[in-house]
Amino acid sequence: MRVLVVDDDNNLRSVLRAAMEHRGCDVEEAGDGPEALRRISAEHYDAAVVDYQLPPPDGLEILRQLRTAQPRCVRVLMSGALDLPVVMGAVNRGEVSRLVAKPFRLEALFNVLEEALAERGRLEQIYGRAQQDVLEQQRRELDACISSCMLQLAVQPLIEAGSGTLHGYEALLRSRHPTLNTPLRVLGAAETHDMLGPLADWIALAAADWLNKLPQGLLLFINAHPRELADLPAVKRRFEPLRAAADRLVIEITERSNLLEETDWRAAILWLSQAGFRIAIDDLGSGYNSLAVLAELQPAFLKVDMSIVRNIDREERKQRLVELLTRFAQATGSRVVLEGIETEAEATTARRLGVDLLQGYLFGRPALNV
Ligand code: G
Ligand code: MN
Repeated sequence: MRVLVVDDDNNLRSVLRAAMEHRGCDVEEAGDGPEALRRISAEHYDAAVVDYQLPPPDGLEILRQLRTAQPRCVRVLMSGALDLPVVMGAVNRGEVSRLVAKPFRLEALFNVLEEALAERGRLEQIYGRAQQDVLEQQRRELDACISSCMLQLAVQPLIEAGSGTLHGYEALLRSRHPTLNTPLRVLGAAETHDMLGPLADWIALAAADWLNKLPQGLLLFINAHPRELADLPAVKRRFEPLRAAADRLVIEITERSNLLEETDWRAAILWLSQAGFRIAIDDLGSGYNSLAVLAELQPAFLKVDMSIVRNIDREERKQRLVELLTRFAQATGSRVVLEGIETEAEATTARRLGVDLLQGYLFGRPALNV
């Protein structure tokens, strides 16, 4: 056990250190407030035994900061009887776990420490069990959600900017589960429980249904989680059955997290491209990834994030940015999609800037039937 002893009385510090080391503790000392704070920011402690009367910052301030920095650390304050009225407030606020009144017998201090550590152990055990219960329950809910038809793929139209004709749809996850009832909750649970693979399998099956239902000439865009690309054999198994329709399926990879930089997606993207599937970079401009990712992914579609599309008719800089992207797209043989278009003014501006495809509530909400 690692203990920090803070007191400006050198004698008392030495006595405490000797007694604690005798009991097998690892002891560090601080003779004043600033030194105590330095140690707290550098090291972790199981317990701190701190004198109240110190040149500022006093013992209470040290324990307050210790509580924020190391909530697990047991905080014992030593104080003289005259300080008690001031100190009781801190005890009641939970800044101090235990109080020992000076002068005290060493036995008394050790009893207090042991008691506080035992209590921390009990609390952590209760908390740990509760957390495990919540996780197990969520896992059961996720299994139910994926396996018993509570998920659906809604589709939202993508329109050709020039002609206004329908180009295809983006498939968006919807959930009828009572608690995992938004796509973000389902995805979050799948991430937690390492179930992105089974979820992606379900999405691929549902996408196959949509491809069968939709007219031959229309594309289907689906969203893939960057992490699911790390498992190449799973990607092959999942997409092999869709290969016959590869030219109609576009796989969107979001840049709305730093996952792309953490995951090794390269082999999967290579296999998918060689199999004839096309890649879209989703939420472009939401600000997480470097342009290097854009260059490396070689997407066929650049889907510009809604935050850039919003009010684009009124914001010059957004227009310049989209112009830049359309030029990049032309030069690299890819196409620019603006998503989240809600007003005629946004759509008109997008067309003027030479964007290829438009998507958003203005043209249609995600729907379960088309
Ligand atoms: O990250 P991605 O582009 O896949 O997410 C699209 C999300 O944005 C979907 O949840 C969809 O319902 C929503 N959406 C689609 N069109 C619009 C729109 O015009 N306005 C807003 N606010 N949201 C939209
Ligand atoms: Mn998308």
